[in-house]
Amino acid sequence: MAYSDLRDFIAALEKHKELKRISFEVDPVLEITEFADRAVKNGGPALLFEKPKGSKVPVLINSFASRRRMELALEVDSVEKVARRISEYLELRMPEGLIGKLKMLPMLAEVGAFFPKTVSSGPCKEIIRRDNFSLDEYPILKCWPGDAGRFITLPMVFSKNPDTGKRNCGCYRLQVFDGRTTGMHWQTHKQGAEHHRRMRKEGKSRMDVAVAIGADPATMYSAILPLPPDLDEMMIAGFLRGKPVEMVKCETSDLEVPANAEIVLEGYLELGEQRREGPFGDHTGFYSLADDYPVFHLACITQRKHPIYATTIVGPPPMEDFYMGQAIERIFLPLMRLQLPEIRDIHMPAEGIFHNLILVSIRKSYPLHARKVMHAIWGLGQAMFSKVIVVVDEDVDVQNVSEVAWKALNNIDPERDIQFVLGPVDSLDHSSRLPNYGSKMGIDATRKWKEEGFTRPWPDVIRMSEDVKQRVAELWKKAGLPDAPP
Ligand SMILES: Cc1cc2nc3c(=O)[nH]c(=O)nc-3n(C[C@H](O)[C@H](O)[C@H](O)COP(=O)(O)O)c2cc1C
Ligand SMILES: [Mn+2]
Repeated sequence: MAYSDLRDFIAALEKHKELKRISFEVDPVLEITEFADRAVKNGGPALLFEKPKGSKVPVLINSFASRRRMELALEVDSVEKVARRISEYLELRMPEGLIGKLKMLPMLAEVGAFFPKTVSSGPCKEIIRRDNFSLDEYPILKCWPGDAGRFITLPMVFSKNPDTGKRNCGCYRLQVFDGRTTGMHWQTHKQGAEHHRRMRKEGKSRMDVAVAIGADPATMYSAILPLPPDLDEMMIAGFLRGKPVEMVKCETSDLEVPANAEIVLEGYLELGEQRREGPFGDHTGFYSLADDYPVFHLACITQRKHPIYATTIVGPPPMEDFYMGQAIERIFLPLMRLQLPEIRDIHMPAEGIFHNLILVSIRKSYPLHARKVMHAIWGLGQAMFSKVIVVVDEDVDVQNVSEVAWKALNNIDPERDIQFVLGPVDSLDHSSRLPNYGSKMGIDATRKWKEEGFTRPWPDVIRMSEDVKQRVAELWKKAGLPDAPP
């Protein structure tokens, strides 16, 4: 049963003992961060601050901040289930024969059933504030001591591609400049920034944007998914929750927002206007540098009578976004394998902040196969940001970072097996020589073949023989030694 909204999800978290209410006053300036940081790093629950200092609106944080909570958010007992559902759809795309095609019909009908639905009103319109409103009334966090101000950190930012009319929804932070203006931190590679560029080129003077805060978890989660341009996040959200997302038209523009949202900020950008944004304590664990970004002017706020403000913090890993990203790693594997079937598994360890380190295992079939896979990943959507890619053979478990380090470091002749390339890098990379311009490293840690010019013998990994292992398992017990898994 799909969650109807954020509160429905909160109730589920509470039922599963995954939520703690905090009924005394806590300051959204730094204090909530310290609570959330400690909680996520100690396996603590989601937190609902009922009395944030200076606001009547409660704050929800860490609602996705564990494997279990991601499963609850997506209503599965393991996120691999989502991956399997996607695989089933992909397999059914090209059925063989009449029976296959007939079998596909109900699936197709089901796909249609995921498309967002426009409705005439919804809870996000309980209060419409055209004149008398200010962001100061909301418990927006100042996350870290060196931050330039308060930041809305978990928004769903809606815009339209002016050429195709297609909607995009991305999660881009908004720095509060004053009660009615914020920054719009969509990085240059993201879809919102692309819409903005196109509108400027067409000589438009204004761009409508709508920002929804707090909704059912699948809808919120869809805003961070690295989807291809023009693929509607709301459709994917419908697929994830198994029920269409209901969308309602904005008061001041033609954009639509989820009807179940807690708070909606409607407004526009003056094209050409930019303002210094940041610094901001970012998910790299460092402060991202201040830079110029567009300015979002609020025209109207619509909201529930008693809204809940959903937010997150990022910072030294692992944080809530690690768990959101980990689910992406699992969910997108079947899609990646559609183009690169040789990939067995991928893993992005927390310390690599997603794009800094990707471990990939492949079934190697031809000389320099590992190089082909690296280049393909650098050409694949937001995986283009991958700073270091380590490719290993399929017998290496990439989920086990210590096994990868051990085998990869043994297997490489660095001069031969490491490749540097230039390419676009994540806007948050503070080490690149220019913003968005830098290099990447591919490490081919697979066994080298004679067809690759390697003529020496390649040794086997050391393993004890099975019969000895079994015999010693018995003798181990006999000796009264403490349990030790083989
Ligand atoms: C908590 C959180 C905050 C994020 N903040 C930003 C941001 O400020 N700017 C940005 O460009 N991407 C940010 N992202 C990443 C984007 O949401 C992500 O790249 C998404 O796929 C972009 O969607 P798009 O492809 O539709 O542009 C953030 C992700 C998370 C999980
Ligand atoms: Mn998108």
